[in-house]
Amino acid sequence: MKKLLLLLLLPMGLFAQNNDPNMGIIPAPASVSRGKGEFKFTPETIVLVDSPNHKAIKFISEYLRKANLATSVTDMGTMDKKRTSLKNSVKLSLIFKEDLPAEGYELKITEDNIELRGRGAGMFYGIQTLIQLIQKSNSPGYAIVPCATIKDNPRFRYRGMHLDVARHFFDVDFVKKYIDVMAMYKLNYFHWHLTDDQGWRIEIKKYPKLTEIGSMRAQTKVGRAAGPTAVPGLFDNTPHGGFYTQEQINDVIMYAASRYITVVPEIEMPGHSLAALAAYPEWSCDAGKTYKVGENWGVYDDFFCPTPETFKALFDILKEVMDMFPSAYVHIGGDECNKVSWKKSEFCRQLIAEEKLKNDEGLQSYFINKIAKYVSSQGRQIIGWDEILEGGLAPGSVVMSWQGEKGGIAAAQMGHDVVMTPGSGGLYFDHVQSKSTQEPLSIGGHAPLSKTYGYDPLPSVLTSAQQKYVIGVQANLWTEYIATPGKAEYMLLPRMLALSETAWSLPSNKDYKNFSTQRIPRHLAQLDRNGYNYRVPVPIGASDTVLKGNKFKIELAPSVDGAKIHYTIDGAEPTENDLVYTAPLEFTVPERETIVFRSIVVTSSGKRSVSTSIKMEN
Ligand code: TNX
Repeated sequence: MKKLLLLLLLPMGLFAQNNDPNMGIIPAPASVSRGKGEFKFTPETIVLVDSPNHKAIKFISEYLRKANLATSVTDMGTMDKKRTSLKNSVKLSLIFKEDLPAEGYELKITEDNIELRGRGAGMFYGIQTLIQLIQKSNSPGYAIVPCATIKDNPRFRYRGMHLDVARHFFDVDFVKKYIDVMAMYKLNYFHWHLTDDQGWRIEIKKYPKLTEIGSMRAQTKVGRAAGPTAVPGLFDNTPHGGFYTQEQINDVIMYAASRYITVVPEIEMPGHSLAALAAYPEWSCDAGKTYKVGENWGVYDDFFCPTPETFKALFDILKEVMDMFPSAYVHIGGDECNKVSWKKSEFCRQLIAEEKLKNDEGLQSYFINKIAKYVSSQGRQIIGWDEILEGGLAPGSVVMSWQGEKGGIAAAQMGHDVVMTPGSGGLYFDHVQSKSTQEPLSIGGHAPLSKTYGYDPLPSVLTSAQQKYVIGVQANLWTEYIATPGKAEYMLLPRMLALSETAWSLPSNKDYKNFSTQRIPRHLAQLDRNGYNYRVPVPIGASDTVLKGNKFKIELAPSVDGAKIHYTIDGAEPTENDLVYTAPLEFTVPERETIVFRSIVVTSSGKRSVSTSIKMEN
């Protein structure tokens, strides 16, 4: 009987943590010192808190309650300190003093108790670390946490993840699920791309047609829009739409705030605004024209015209947006405005002359400056894509560098804050994760996990004084080819975990081998249990290769804890009915013969990786 109980209490994930210097934690903490033994949660464990109403404390209380652990929470202010021992307790103290760095925490786990001290959001981040360390058992009330002292704080203060809900609409439940996974990995800015050519997704009371008309398109381009595999005329013939009411927006903002995430709204201008013109053609340079909400991808030639009427409308819209969103930053887009409709417009020619602007780039700068001025008059700051540099940057604006790092570098040199999000840095999560033909259709580009992981947001051409303007890093999920929540999660995970480590951890604490082979498998299994879809990496140790020789040894490990590797040796596409890898394999290849070893990973929930082949040629 006793033996059986011991088995039941055997924690999950213990082995993975044993020789991992980061103890399985993502993002890697600033410092981890492993102790001996472990703290044991029992039904008698109590939680002692000094700030019962603090958001982070509420979060952990709720987590522990759901996990059936330490359900009693005691306010330290109300207890007699001398009489209550700290044994078998989880003590959570908020630090208001500056003895911890911004957003920092210190977590001490001993056999007797757990003590967490956190400064501001640091308390929440310490809680996320603690949650990652708790090894649940099958018996309610019991769990263990390995002893350790962890001191941690982020490298960057802006750790962002973007979601495009304009190209495809995602409902509030999905947005919350997205925010949940961001919070688990200590990201703190959710960039919500709410408007674009193909849809306007935010209710604006003063201009109801924006959502009545602008939130619905008649059909959607399917297949690639351009390139060798494009099928230009292929549309799905199915209306697509959706928008958030102001009440729903508010709900999302509050939900994110309780997880220390700021929601940054993006209202695109002057380009990427066709959906708004479909509703209000009078904001275009050719008001006689009729416009329909975009059905194709790419860049459209019609967008906001810099007339007083358009500015008035945009100020009204931004006012409503700022009333909804408490964020200090308001994203106003600014990208990919090709100026075509401005070039044809008599009004624009005159405006350029009157305002003594150099050219159409000058007009773009005039446009952004006017908006920036309005936004800053309301006590906020604009963020824009790097094209806001065209023709001169408005004071106080923050640049999001997406076309490589050059925009970000230029802005930092001018003393503007910068968020790095270059497509070339593996931060475009709409790009494919491998070159396999089995990857789902995507916009193109190649951003494997290792590339996202390897990105460093601080360009070495900047002096250390200029580097201070790089406030952080972000990855973007554009959804032209992402129509379902499952695919969005597939493209997001596990790359978002690499982003998290790039944003949070010191470069000296980053180690791709440790990340991808020791920590990722554990986290993917956990994400699976939490109901997330993700891309299953190919078996650890396998990649598409051609090897020459006659004797080979193949040693693999599953990329997700608890998953199986299936393989074939005749080059056939493996399925879950094929051979199961259990131990290293040795092959002797006859002269002038080739063995094609092909393998996949299949998780216990049935998710599978793309296949990868090792060609052994003699
Ligand atoms: C460029 S990134 C865009 C988006 C597209 C994306 C596709 C940026 C500022 N503009 O409108 O969705 O490429 O990768």
